[in-house]
Amino acid sequence: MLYPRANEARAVLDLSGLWDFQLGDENGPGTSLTISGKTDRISVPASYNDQNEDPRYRGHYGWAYYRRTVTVPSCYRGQRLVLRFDAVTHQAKIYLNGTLIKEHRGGFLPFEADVTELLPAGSSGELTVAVDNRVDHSTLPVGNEGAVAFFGSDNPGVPSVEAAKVWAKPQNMPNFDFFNYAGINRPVRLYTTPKTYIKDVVLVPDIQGTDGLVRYEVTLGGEAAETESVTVEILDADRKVAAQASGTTGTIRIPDAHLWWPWPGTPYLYQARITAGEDVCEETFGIRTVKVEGTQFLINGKPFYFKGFGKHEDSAFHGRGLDLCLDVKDVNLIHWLHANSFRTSHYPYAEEMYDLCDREGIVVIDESPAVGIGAGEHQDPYQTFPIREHHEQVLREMIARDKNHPCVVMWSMGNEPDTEHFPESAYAYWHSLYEYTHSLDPADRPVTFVCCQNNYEKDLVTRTMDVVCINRYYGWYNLSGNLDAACYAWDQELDFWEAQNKPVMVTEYGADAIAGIHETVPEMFSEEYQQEFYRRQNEVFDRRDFFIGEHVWGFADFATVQGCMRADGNKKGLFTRDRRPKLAAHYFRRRWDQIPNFDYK
Ligand code: GCB
Repeated sequence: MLYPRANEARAVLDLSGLWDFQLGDENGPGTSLTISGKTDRISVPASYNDQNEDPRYRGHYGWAYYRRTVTVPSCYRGQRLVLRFDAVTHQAKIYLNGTLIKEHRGGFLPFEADVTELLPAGSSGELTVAVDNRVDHSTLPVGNEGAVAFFGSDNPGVPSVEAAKVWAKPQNMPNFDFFNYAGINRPVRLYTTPKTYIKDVVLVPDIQGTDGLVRYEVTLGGEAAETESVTVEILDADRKVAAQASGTTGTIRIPDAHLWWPWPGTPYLYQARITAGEDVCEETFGIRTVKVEGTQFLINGKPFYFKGFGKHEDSAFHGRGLDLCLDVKDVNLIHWLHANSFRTSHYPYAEEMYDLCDREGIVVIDESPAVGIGAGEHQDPYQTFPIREHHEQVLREMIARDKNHPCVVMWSMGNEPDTEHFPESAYAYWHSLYEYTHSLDPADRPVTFVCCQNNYEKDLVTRTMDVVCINRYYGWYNLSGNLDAACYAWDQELDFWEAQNKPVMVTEYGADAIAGIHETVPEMFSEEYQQEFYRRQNEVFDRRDFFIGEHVWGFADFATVQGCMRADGNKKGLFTRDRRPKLAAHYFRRRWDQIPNFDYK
């Protein structure tokens, strides 16, 4: 799906701003909807949870309603009109003048509705968005079911689950460690295209000697989709035509091409300018290749070492809402740290972030929202969670959206599923999905998923991924406070992985550090312990040639559900939530300055 950009053929009307808002209940609306009663004002895009002091906003369970009037300028007459929602979390129903026009499941990927007939140029209409924030066994991310959180203990005075069910209100019980921020988290826009329009563009780069090759495919929609002629111009960074072609598919040669390199190399970008009748669009791309060979991860044929983190889209007041200022700040902090990459843990991020990473040369592992697939040793999630179809849908939508970004070098199908208790079942599920993911990507990037700390000898599937990505908390959740033992455990485990002959990276390791807690003898929760935790474990990684990257958990502190394991959220950030560096950030800045992007391993 193309990102909506205004140009000489297309207009974009941004519907961000203050909307009317009302919390609903568990009963979703049907095919028609009218909001009655008092409404509050809410900012779009942003999560609704932290915008109002009424505690129901934070703890909401079920549907919520957004409403505004949309007026379509009459100068849009004769054009096709499309409403685009970049992300509505987690499930959306869209109504125009009270009538359902679109439904979408999945809270982190865009969807559109053609409103040319329903909301013609020169008219106004009432746009209502119904949003469901519930997570359960059928959603991605996954929510727990069947129990009432915080109850069920045998202690005297503490109600049993059965007793609690009588009076406790239903609530979300995320099977994931980030606050379940919901609402219209990313922009809503109305955009125009000519009646015959460019629907999609696929660009697959390759390198041949000093030339760049781009295999392209343009899909048209609308009245004359079958007959309209297509031209493609490749513009260099000075907007000079470097090469051109015509027809809906082909391969274009760019002589003496500039390659896209991760920062501090030059992330050179080209534009493919597509013209089809009256429609025009430009799609950014880079000439770069990605390949796994033996135990190496090659970018442009050179072995790359990942230095970075898992992140979150998370900030004060906005929740998970798009915050461009924060994205720019984060990218500059990534440069400051001499990092080169991050994983979009645990869901696809806003499209603007990938644009920034393309431009700034930051390498991205793009992750689907499949986090939390597991229910303990007594329930096989692969046999009992109705998620397979939805999982395929989010992978299709993620790859359709992000396929042309040079910053994206690998797909992560999900984070920390159960691979230990039902190893055969897990293998059947994930390996077929791995093949499916490969088949979806025209550029056939490496595919992986991120394995949680478990019995890696029992796990049958992690070892079959293109890159082995492991999350490990030696020295924190287990072997707590004991870094000698943590390093021993790492060494044991890395002996196992060495024998698999695959590239291996750590996609999470970390320790909570509460900013301002300092100690002479490093103990847990102090900034010194967090720094020492990394320093010791990095020494172990440095001794292993097949170990191709270190992604810290995490970039910055972030909000989670409240609980006795979390003091005002997760504090494993190198930065606080308001982006102040902890000791470990300074440590990594020094370390990563010494580690080159290429040929380290
Ligand atoms: C993990 C999860 C991540 C958590 C982290 C933690 O394994 O992947 O979402 O936030 O551990 O801090 O517990």
